[in-house]
Amino acid sequence: MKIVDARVVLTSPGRNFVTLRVETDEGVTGLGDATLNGRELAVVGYLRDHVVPLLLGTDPHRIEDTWQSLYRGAYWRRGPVTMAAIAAVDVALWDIKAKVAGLPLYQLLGGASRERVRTYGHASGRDLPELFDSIRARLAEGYPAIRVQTGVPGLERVYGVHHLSAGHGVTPDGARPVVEDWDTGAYLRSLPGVFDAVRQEFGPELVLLHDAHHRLTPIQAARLGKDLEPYDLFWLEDCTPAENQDGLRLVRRHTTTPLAIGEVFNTVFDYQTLVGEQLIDYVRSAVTHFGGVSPLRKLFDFAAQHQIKSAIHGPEDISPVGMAAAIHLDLAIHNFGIQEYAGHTALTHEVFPHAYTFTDGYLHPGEAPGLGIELDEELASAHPYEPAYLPINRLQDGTIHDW
Ligand code: GCO
Ligand code: MG
Repeated sequence: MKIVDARVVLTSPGRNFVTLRVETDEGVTGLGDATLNGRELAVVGYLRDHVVPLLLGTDPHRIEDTWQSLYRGAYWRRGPVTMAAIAAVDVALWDIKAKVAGLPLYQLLGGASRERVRTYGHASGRDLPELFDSIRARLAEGYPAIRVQTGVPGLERVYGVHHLSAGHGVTPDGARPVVEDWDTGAYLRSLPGVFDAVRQEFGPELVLLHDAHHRLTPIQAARLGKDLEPYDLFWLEDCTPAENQDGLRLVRRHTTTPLAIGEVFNTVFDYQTLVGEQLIDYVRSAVTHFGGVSPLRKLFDFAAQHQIKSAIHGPEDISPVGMAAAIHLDLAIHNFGIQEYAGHTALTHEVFPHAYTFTDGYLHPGEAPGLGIELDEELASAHPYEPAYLPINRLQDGTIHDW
């Protein structure tokens, strides 16, 4: 079997997605997600100009060898653009292999370790009444776990709050990033009260999460983790920028609130300190940004040695192709923790018809051979790429801060 064509499809059915389609001489094709929110065209160029020519004529069954060749052969290793491009190839080749085997991908990964995949959804509000309504809406959709984000007194536009944020993705004019505001002191003062109110309204059993989105120093994160302990969070996510791995030792010494990190990581090397010293409880990388199913599987095996669980990143900017790959892995691995599932627009589901299902808050990859996902290229081409940036974040005196 040989790869005879590979092409990149860019579409924006609500937000931008980059998809690689690999074709073989036997007519079997595979899909992979290479979406890098806000920097999509860099991955398109990397794939089209530098990777596709290397794939033509090669055997699609040699997934590990292809992965190692793309990783080692570039000489310039790691980084989000490179690893998103390699991920798309890896996932497309797994799709092909599983289709040829006539099996859903999870069967090739060892078979199902569970019946279904638990998810968490997003709730947010400018104030408590709006937040409570949003939590009720997620509960009505069946979500068994809920990420809670709220407005911060004095701030106009805040990450993760539906009515306040610029929406992380398509900016209104597409030309410049929207600016959001930040004030760490106001946030640290208000958040524990929010969780107190949520616990009083919804009781002790509801599974609650929160994303600090890289905004705190280690000592601030340590304080927040401590302050949130009475509210029994499932996790506090990205409490501090992940480049500073040593900082997590300090956070860990001060709090028993579980910690989740890794959505901006690209390789297992980014996790050496955090997993090796058991400084976190959940690894958050997406199939799409971590080089694909092959390396993410290895990361989960490494994490398992330290009783750390999976929590694959699943925002709207992971395409349904990346989501399908994630769900197959979630079903197969033993140390599954939870899967983020922000969902997609109705049009996105039409552009990417899929076998995976979301029922009562749980995902299942379905039984179609391969990933169980298609790409309607005609519909995709009717919704072309739109230039878009992620927002940026400034303190009240105008200083740029982590977003
Ligand atoms: C999450 C993430 C997202 C990211 C987004 C950036 O936990 O889902 O933090 O909200 O901000 O994926 O493109
Ligand atoms: Mg996050």
